Amino acid sequence: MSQPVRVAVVMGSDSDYPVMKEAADTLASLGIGCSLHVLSAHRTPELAADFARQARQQGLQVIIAGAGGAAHLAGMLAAHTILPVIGVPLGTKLAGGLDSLLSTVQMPPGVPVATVAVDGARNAALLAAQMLALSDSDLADRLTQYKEELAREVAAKAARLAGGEC
Ligand code: RP5
Repeated sequence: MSQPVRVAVVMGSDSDYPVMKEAADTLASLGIGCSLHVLSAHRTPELAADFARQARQQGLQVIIAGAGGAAHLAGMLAAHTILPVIGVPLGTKLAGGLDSLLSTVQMPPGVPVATVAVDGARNAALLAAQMLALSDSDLADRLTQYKEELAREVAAKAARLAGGEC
């Protein structure tokens, strides 16, 4: 059964999809309905602004926005909505994506973008899920299980190394 779409995963170009797919896959694995969009702060500014203005009325609860370089997409969407916006700075050839990171994170007071690490699409999805889980106890349970699985993976790695010589 398809889930209601609660999160929009927006990217500045289809070239961003290989990274942003991880956000969509993570949301899907947690049973969260999401939609994919290519919108550009610079190439389609009016479309991007309209999308953000209408997002809340469309039933969206969180927007994840990934862009690279002069990465203004998350910030310009945040300028047009009161929904939480999570920015994913995408890796570039310039200092590993430092340009994207600073363009996304350095928002002026009053217009926040919750910025994750460069190429941190999975964490963007998890942060969105944690926001939704504030009012969704089933989702909160699934996130708790996810954290427990992370801990089990670390324990398994530790067990594999244990007893090895330094
Ligand atoms: C940004 O410019 C996009 O988010 C992408 O990361 C980068 C390059 O876009 P393309 O030239 O591949 O369309 O706006």
